[in-house]
Amino acid sequence: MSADVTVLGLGPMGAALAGAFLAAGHRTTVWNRTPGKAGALVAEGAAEAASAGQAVTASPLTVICLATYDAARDVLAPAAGELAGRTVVNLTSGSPDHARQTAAWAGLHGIRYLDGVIMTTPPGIGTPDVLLLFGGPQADFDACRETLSALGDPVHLGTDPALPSVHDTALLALMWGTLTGWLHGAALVGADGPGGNVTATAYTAVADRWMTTVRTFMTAYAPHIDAGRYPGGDFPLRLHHMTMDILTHAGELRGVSSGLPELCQGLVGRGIEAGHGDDSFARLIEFIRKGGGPA
Ligand code: FVH
Repeated sequence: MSADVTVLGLGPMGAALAGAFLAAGHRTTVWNRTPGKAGALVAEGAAEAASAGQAVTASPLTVICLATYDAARDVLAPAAGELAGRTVVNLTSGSPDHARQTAAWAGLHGIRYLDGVIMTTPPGIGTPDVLLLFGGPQADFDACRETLSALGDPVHLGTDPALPSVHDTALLALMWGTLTGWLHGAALVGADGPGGNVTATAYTAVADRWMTTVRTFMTAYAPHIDAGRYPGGDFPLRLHHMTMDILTHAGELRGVSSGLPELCQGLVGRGIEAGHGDDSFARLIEFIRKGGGPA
């Protein structure tokens, strides 16, 4: 596929996407509903189209990034004829249902469609380790992977267009859970007391290295979840629970309160009460899944 690309939508993210394509040497055509947002991009070599229909005919690949899926459909529907036989990559935030409905609409109009999510804010666009997650036909992804790599690290999750949206939400849970634990720890080591008054910067240098071990746990526990068997090994739930008591006590001593220790102790306590004290931490997924745990 030629390296030409069209970007529809020049909000902060859309403009960042177009800028990254230009920086990577792609002939880039841009359009925005409200004129006047393309000046800087045109100065960098972008072509500004007078309409969305004109914009999409300029390239085999159109990347759309608008405020909502309704907005995306407002723009794509009138250009369906011009889009037939071309590829649309939708980086607008929305629900898994939005993604499937738009993919179905595209299929009816002979438009190749990939749904995607951007796992960064605009300043991160164009850096190689920034994740962009995609769902849709492998062949369609492969055909535009090179162009999409101008934005960051494009990852194909599978053929279901709903995959990126649900991963986006799940990864946000991982981010907020991790950041909450990081803040809790920074408050603990930063508080007065033996070994205290440590700066967040110094603590984070250590925490960053600890994340390697945390990743090792996640990788070890994933097959437990998929197999439905949770061998406790050398760190079963009852040891987790004992260690959590230390965390709770430290928070009481140093006046640190995030609610995280209590949340963890509650979940682990339910696992132990259900007779799973010798199982791995992964057993707790059964208390998190719909229904809140086995009978
Ligand atoms: N900004 C960020 O950090 C996040 C990071 C994660 C992904 N999001 C999603 O990216 C989509 C675009 O976000 P944005 O930051 O570029 O700006 P928004 O204000 O969300 O979108 C503004 C553009 O949408 C156009 N627009 C809105 N309604 C319509 C419509 N009915 N028809 C045509 N275009 C429409 C708007 O045009 P205008 O108001 O300038 O005429 C802008 O181009 C978004 O889904 C984020 O969740 C970004």
